[in-house]
Amino acid sequence: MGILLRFLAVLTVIISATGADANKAWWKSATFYQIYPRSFKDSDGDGIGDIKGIMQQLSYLKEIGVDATWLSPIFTSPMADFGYDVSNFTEIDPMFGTLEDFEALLSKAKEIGVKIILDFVPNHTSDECEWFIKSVQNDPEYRDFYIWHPGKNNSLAPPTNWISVFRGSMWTWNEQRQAYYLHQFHAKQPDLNYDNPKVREAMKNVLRYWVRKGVAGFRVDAVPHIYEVAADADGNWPDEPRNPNVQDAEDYEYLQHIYTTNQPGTLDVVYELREVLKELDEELGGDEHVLLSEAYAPISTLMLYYGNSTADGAQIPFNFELISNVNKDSTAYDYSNLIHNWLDNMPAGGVANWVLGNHDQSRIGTRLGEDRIDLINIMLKTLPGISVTYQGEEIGMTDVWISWEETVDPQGCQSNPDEYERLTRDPVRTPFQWNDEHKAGFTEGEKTWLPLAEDYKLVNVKRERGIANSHLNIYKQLQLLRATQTMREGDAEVKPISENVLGIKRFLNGERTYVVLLNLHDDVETINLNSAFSELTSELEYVLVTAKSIRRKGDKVYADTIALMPKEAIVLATIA
Ligand SMILES: *[C@@H]1O[C@H](CO)[C@@H](O)[C@H](O)[C@H]1NC(C)=O
Ligand SMILES: *[C@@H]1O[C@H](CO)[C@@H](O)[C@H](O)[C@H]1NC(C)=O
Ligand SMILES: *[C@@H]1O[C@H](CO)[C@@H](O)[C@H](O)[C@H]1NC(C)=O
Ligand SMILES: CC(=O)N[C@H]1CO[C@H](CO)[C@@H](O)[C@@H]1O
Ligand SMILES: [Ca+2]
Ligand SMILES: [Ca+2]
Repeated sequence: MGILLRFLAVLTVIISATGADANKAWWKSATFYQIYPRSFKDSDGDGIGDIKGIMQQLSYLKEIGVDATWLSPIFTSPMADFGYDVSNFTEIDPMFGTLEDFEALLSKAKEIGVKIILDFVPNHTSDECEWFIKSVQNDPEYRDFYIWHPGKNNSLAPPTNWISVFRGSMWTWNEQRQAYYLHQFHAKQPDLNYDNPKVREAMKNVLRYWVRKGVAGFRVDAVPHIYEVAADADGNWPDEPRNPNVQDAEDYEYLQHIYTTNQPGTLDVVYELREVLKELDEELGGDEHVLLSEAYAPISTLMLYYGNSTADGAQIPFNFELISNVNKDSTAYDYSNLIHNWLDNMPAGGVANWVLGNHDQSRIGTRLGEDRIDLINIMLKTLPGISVTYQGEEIGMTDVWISWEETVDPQGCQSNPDEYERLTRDPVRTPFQWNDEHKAGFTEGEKTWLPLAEDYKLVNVKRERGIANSHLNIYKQLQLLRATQTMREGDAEVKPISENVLGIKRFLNGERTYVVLLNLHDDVETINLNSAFSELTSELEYVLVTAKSIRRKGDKVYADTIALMPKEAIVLATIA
């Protein structure tokens, strides 16, 4: 109820507001785009993308209709996990540039109307962070900043059987402090102790620092890992139970993570971070600052990320349903169920979001097939709410095979030549493909930090700009469609029309109705839309077609006999 009331209050403000204030809730139908800075654009020829590179390409973000971009970490880091091991949260790593470069990026982005969101990594720091160094030294201020334990029954055995996400024990012995420290990820990523109020305050100060510099919000990394179960009276933790389906004792999946993920305290942290942003909204005015949270968790848990009746949570708890739970065989019923799972369970006033990729997940074209790239982008952009695109998906980049020798991702490197392909995230992190020239226009240098995709001469921005129904141009047309009032504010009806065809109807009183049809498989399908959706006109007009279509934009069709080619996806509109 509280959320609803607050939501209504916000709405009232929007409706009664004029000028700058009118944009307060800018994020509700926004297009978000994730930049992986190492691989976006290199400005100085060292083969690694950087802030000046992003600045050079800001107009591209505008071209494809991005409202806000979230940047994977650009903070100082020994790069054991490519920036997710932060040594100083308020300092820019020289590899990416300087604070001045970042400030220049903020001001140019503001000028052209693209918001900048930073990645916030609350679970851990680098072991090279000054806090950790002082904690190791038992400095009274920092002693309890991390999670330390002398070993089981004061023996030299690790305190629990817990396994880290990157394989092996979650505990590493520190000689100097003569104790184990906890790390849910890499040994160079010690976990912060969220039971320590000083830690919470220090992390909140990080948010305050960047918001005052002008960032629009944060993507919060690895949220389910923030809290571990509370220790017992003797300071000991329980072991986690076995997952009988996995035999490799070093593998993260060997155990069921009932004590190290999705603990109740996690939500408090999210609510507290949002509280900080709300304070900053009050202090600074203007557009609302947003919190995007990353969590792979059951839907009932994810819904609590939005908040409860007394506390607000993240405006955008990332929805990975369409990453985690679909595959090449999924039917229209499967898609519909997953979409409804989110839409029907959201708290009142919540806004849906759809995430189709990130720097940890196989790309759309590889995961679901290259012949479904447009179809998936069309779904992403026509579902109600917020869309999140990972860089390169708009041009149809696919995973790049990388040899064991060239593998650099710790999740791959910490395994072995037989296993790494299943674990490595390098294939989705390769340099962005700008054109068909030297190194795909990514760098002027001779090397790139990861190999470039071999298909860059065919799959690149420059070439796709010139092809009417290229992935890029479909994406751009979708952005125009998203700008319509129906797409921004209208209702949605999502349903399977047959085993193979998913339908999405978007409608708003007094506006044109849109019907999106996605033929997920390889049969030619003929649809009678009148039996699926009500209140359509007898004739409809094609407003978006793909390279698979035999019809053209502007063509008309009777609602009772619509043919769809294999894997074809179209958008129709009612005729006034
Ligand atoms: C981070 O860097 C800033 C600016 O260089 C410095 O003032 C601050 O003490 C550093 N913080 C940590 C935790 O090292
Ligand atoms: C540690 O202590 C517990 C309880 O006192 C006991 O059950 C367990 O066997 C001990 N473990 C080791 C390794 O000594
Ligand atoms: C909402 O969450 C906060 C923080 O976890 C908690 O203190 C409060 O009791 C919760 N409210 C309800 C009604 O569950
Ligand atoms: C999707 C995502 O951001 N995943 C990150 C989660 O956190 C770990 C450790 O910080 C990173 O390695 C992942 O890339
Ligand atoms: Ca560079
Ligand atoms: Ca933790």
